[in-house]
Amino acid sequence: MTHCILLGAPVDEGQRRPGCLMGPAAYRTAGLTATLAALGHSVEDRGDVRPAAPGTQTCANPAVHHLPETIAWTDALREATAAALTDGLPIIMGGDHSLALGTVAGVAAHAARVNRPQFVIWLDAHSDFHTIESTTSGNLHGTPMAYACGLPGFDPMPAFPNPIPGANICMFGIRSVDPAEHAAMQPTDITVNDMRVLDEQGIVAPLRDFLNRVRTANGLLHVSLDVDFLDPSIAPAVGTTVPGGTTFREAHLVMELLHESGLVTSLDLVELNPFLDERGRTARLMVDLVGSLMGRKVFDRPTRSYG
Ligand code: 6HN
Ligand code: MN
Ligand code: MN
Ligand code: MN
Repeated sequence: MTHCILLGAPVDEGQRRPGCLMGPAAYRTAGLTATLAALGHSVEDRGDVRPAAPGTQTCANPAVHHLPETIAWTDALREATAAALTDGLPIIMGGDHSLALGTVAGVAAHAARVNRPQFVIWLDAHSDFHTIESTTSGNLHGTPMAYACGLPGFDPMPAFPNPIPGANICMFGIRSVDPAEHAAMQPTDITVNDMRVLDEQGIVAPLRDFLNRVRTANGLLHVSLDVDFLDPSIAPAVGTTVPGGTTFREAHLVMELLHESGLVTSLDLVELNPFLDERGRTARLMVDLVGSLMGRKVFDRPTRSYG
């Protein structure tokens, strides 16, 4: 039994398709609390996080928009996530992916406090490895992974608490990487399991390898699940659809293996845009995936050596 702490993060400023701010309400409407409770977990919904009034920060890149708002969200979500981690397993209901600037920083602050290393699984079509200086879209939802790695190019932002070594980051589902992100990832040790890797090897072997590393290091494991990790045919409610995503079963299998590992300590649900959904199907799929992550299964299996 896990104490699940729901944090609403109605962040819409990290991209340009209005609607992600409705994400937390959609997860509540789709029954996230009841799904977790039915699995035997206790659930505490702390409501939506409220950022302070934005400041006046600026940057040299003219494409960037909503920088002060994003910094205000980052500060508020870092504190809310770090605080929740002392009490249970935070589930951050987004909101666009810029919210991970704050949540991953909150996990980093907690990791330093409890003296454990931090690991991240990034489930996304995109690498989100731009800096404030390199982004050409100006959409800051494309930046949280570079921020978490401590890359230069984030001057107006608060310094990331404890930059994460690339070896502690594993990406799955990747199929859209901008040239500047590609160049910036080149010197890192990040494991990028793009869709080609999943096609050739399946998702189990690369996931098992990473989970074994997390277990050996007694790490904290943060999972960041972007709706566009999924194929747009099953998850249309996202502003940045990319064809060729993961299938229904691949996505559930990742969640089931993560559950069996017992290693997950925090979770982001990001990029759901209910305004683009078809009768709630994407919201319901995301809630069902959380169900698999938190232990829903058809039959019990003996625990295997997978991760
Ligand atoms: N996401 N690389 C593109 C950009 O605009 O920087 C797409 C970013 C997508 C962001 O996946 O959360
Ligand atoms: Mn993303
Ligand atoms: Mn994405
Ligand atoms: Mn870009």
